[in-house]
Amino acid sequence: MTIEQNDDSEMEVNNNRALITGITGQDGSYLAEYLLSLGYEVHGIIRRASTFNTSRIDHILTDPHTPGTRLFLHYGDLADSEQLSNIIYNVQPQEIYHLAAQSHVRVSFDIPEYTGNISGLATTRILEMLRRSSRTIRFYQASSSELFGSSSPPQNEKTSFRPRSPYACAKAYAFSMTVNYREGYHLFATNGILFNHESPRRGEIFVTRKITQALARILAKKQEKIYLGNLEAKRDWGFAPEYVEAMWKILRNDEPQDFVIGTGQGHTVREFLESAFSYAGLDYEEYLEVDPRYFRPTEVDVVIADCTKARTKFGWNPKIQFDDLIKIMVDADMRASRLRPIGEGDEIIRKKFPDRWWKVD
Ligand code: NAP
Ligand code: G4F
Repeated sequence: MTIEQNDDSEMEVNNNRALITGITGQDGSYLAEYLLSLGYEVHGIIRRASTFNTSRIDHILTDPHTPGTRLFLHYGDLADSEQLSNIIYNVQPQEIYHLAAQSHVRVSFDIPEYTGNISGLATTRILEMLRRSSRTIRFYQASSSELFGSSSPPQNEKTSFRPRSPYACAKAYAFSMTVNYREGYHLFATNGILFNHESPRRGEIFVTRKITQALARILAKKQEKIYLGNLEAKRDWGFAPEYVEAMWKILRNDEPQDFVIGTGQGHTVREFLESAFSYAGLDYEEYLEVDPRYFRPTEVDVVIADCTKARTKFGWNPKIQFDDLIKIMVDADMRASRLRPIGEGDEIIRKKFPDRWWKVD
């Protein structure tokens, strides 16, 4: 484990130094790997936990005493302004990717106050530090298609926000504060309004990963049923490694701006379930139980991205669409369940990403 001391004694001047909040999450782990592949020195904020929470980044961690180490971790929590301030002061990054959040929409209905603090107010904590100290740091805020809520698709940068959960309300506040600090204090502060993006590293309680993991466990005879909530909601699902590349590109513009990032295609949860099970030769209806505990008090029925701006400004054109994504995730979850993957997903990765920069599923 590489946990850096909270002093600046070992920091050297480096023009490519980034700080990532949420480095242990799906996106943070891919982004760290991507930035390392570009030659960056990467610093990540990690929470203290009673169990190891670095499984997604273990393969890129090295002992900090090893010459050439470029990945450093720092203990901190988004609720702790003082420590966030220490880390930013000591690391002196050129770029901050603020990805940490209580990111589960259903859970946000159970813990709305906490979600407001961590997924909303924490952005203000960081922006205030930047305003007071270093206005040249480029700042990326992880905004979400959940902001659009009940607004009709397709949604773009001009679509109204109609948030439908405590999570989305917290993210709407964070989005607006980012815009306000950009306009009021001339910070290089940007929002990436990312639509759902998934991968073998996706948290196991998000619906895509819940489905592909359950399918693999059913095939391995470790599970009999899958229990899900609303099957008719439509999402625009893309592949997470491509989305962290977009985060980096958003910070490369001459002027700070906000961008919508997605695939432009929408599919229902039922379609995801059907396609995953049929890839493995199974009929999902034989394994499905609907459990109302997974319904949400208010639901986002349909989000589909209009990415014209990102396509025009920096050539955003994702390689992975719905069917490919499912095969990639099913293959990886079969491997995780010690089954031989069907193989089409692995082949898609080999063909579409011959020089891929991420090294493990
Ligand atoms: P994720 O896998 O849930 O990761 C969340 C990260 O935040 C983890 O590293 C987590 O640490 C950290 N974190 C949570 N609470 C924290 C706290 N109080 N202090 C410090 N760190 C804390 O989320 P993700 O899918 O990578 O998403 C990254 C960001 O993009 C999130 O802000 C999410 O809301 C947003 N977003 C995601 C999507 C998507 O489809 N994935 C789409 C749009 C926007 P632990 O590992 O210790 O839990
Ligand atoms: O996978 P989900 O939990 O993702 P959701 O709510 O769209 O949020 C994710 O994407 C957002 C981007 O727009 C991020 F901002 C956010 O942080 C997160 O990463 O649910 C997708 C859909 C929902 O309509 C939900 O009601 O699947 C439906 N669903 C049906 N059964 C389920 C389940 N969702 C979960 N998590 N678990 C179920 O059993």
